[in-house]
Amino acid sequence: SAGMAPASGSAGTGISAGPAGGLAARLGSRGDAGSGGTRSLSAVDRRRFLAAAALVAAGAVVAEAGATGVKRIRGGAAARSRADIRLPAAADPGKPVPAGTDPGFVTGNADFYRVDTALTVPRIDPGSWELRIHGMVGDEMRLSFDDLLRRPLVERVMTLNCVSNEVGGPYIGTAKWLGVPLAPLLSEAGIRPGADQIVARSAEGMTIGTPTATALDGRDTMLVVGMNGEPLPLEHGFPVRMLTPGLYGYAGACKWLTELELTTFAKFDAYWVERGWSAEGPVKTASRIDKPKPFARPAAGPVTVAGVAWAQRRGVKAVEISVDGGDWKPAELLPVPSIDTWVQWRYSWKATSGPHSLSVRATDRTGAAQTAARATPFPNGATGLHTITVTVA
Ligand SMILES: Nc1nc2c(c(=O)[nH]1)N[C@H]1C(S)=C(S)[C@@H](COP(=O)(O)O)O[C@H]1N2
Ligand SMILES: [Mo]
Repeated sequence: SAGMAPASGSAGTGISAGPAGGLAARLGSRGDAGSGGTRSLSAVDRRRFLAAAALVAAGAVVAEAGATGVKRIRGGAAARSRADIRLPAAADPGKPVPAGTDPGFVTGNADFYRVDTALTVPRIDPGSWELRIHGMVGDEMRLSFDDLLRRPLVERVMTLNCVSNEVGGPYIGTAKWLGVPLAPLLSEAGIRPGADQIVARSAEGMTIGTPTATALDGRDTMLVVGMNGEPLPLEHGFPVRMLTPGLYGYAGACKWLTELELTTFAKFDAYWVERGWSAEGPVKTASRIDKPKPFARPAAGPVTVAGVAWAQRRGVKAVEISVDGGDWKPAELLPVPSIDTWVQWRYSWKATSGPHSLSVRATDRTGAAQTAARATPFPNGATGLHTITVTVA
């Protein structure tokens, strides 16, 4: 009943229709289609613009009707696009990517995987964007994009991955995220006792349920506005998305965010939970071989085997390699900025001619080794070891 396989590489037809539904993955065009520029409006663009303008107007009416003291001045005609955004510097820039990592430690925005159900990428005017924090709170809050940017920003290098990733799969990336820590916002709103779930809602109707505890336990859960030194790309949730280190994206990383509702897991099932996926989505320890490529034909002699391993929140303590099912041999780990990123590893293999299999396994810093038992991504993340076959010349 899994129905999980993301439609990798095929633009537009990502939603598999198994009984449990599938996470749609679209790895199509990477260009930032939304940063304005000088091209003239197509008919579609014009329609979208008019619809957006109507939404802004409607929003203004609602705001006025709902105003009981605080007067909100809206952007009005001053619609803004991604190209107009100048992000402030982080008050807390965090740890940089350490020297000694290999290129590719940080995934470029254009290469960052994309998984969502959006048939068209939402285009949100940050000038009229608003985040509502409500539900089981003492005081409902409404924040404009400028309100967010006026708060102290933090920058953190963190890895994000998708629960639908197969063993060895591509739905993982690491970026430098600029955002507003969520915990202080929640404490200003005042969380009522028992509110164990934060339901994030997005402009296009996604719901993502995150354990409230993961916003309050000291990890860098944040409302993200910047990715690798730029405003969030449209595809990755512009103007604001959530990010919860240690949780798969479906459980902690709502894009195109518009609402946070404090509620309970008993009362509400988020989108993927309704379709059978686990309510809570902690990342499982995993590892991947990136070099050599499967079915490569390296020459006999020393061959560098390399890849990544991850166990966000716990950190990776060790990575080991087994050749042809033999003893596990330690790989070298390159430095990391924190336990919330993947680690790059490498292993120098004395390759002898003939066909060989290479397997990798990671052990997290609690001492727990990655399980070899195969599990499908559904309902809470794949397990099993990544194994590739190569033929040494
Ligand atoms: N609004 C919205 N947010 C979403 C999703 C979505 O479909 N819609 N998909 C989630 C999933 S399953 C993942 S893995 C991450 C992927 O984020 P990315 O596309 O920026 O890599 O976004 C999460 N946030
Ligand atoms: Mo995902």
